[in-house]
Amino acid sequence: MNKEKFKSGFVGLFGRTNVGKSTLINKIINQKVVITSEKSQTTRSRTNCIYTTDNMQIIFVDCPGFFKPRRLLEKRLNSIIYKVLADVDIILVMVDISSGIGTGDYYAFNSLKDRQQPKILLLNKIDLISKIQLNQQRKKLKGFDFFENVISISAKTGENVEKLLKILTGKLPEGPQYFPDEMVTDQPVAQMIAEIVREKLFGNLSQEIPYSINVEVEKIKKSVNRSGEKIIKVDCNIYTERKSQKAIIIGKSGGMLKKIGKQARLELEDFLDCKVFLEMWVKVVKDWTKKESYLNKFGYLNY
Ligand SMILES: Nc1nc2c(ncn2[C@@H]2O[C@H](COP(=O)(O)OP(=O)(O)OP(=O)(O)O)[C@@H](O)[C@H]2O)c(=O)[nH]1
Ligand SMILES: [Mg+2]
Repeated sequence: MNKEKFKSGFVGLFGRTNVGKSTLINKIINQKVVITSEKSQTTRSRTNCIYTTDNMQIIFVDCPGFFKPRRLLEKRLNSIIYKVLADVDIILVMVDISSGIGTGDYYAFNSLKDRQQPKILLLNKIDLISKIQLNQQRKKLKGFDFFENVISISAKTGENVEKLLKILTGKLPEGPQYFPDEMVTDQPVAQMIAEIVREKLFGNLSQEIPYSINVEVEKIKKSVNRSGEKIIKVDCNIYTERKSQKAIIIGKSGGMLKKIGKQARLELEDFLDCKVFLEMWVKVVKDWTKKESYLNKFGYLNY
């Protein structure tokens, strides 16, 4: 390997919520490093996701989607986006081309257009539309000529993802290898566990409940059972804002919580590569999404 020619850089992924930013990162890294869901506002933190080859390292920075903030939590999530925008070398902007380019996308474009870094536009979810529909949507991009490249992709099937990586490589500056070869994310294990549990909550609950949930891992305890098998016991708290939400999460005779717990446990066993005991407690903290003290406690800081 010629160390002198090694290229590296930070690439931020921006766009309206739910367009497929986190899905693309998992596709590129070729394993699940960040959670995804059909609900909006799934990503709530900044996560470095690391793609390394023999001659380059790209650090994809996953962050929350653009949306009009109402609650204090959303204002804090928005502040993450602007912090990441200032920090990265290359800006990727994603739209969901299957649902059509609309107001939310134009809001995102306008928020980024004056930034100095190279900008690439990704038209995602092309697996859901025809070529004719794609071309019709592309006409809506007239006037947004600050993108150096426009690439149609499918984060789900992987179509044109290689092409994106090639273009990114061409734009990366020479730089050091920031993270070791085998490292794919800088998230601590406790955070990854909390995220997996939150993903299962998002996948099973409807309406407003996901937006009122926070998951906190309280304890992780490793042990070995009588037959020498490794076991990890995880205790976590699920915070909601109202008693009625707590009741829905627990479900009739505890059925909902059991279902969510089973889905989370199976994925955690895969992730941690051992048997897992998962204990979850549902707690109510009235209006935590609007309270500075709780937002700080849960790590939703103002950047
Ligand atoms: N059909 C199809 N679905 C996709 C594609 N990319 C993402 N999705 C789906 O779109 C939904 C949203 O994906 P996410 O990756 O969570 O979106 P996000 O942009 O990270 O959303 P936030 O974190 O809320 O900002 C999920 O249900 C994905 O499975 C794609 O290329 N094709
Ligand atoms: Mg996301």
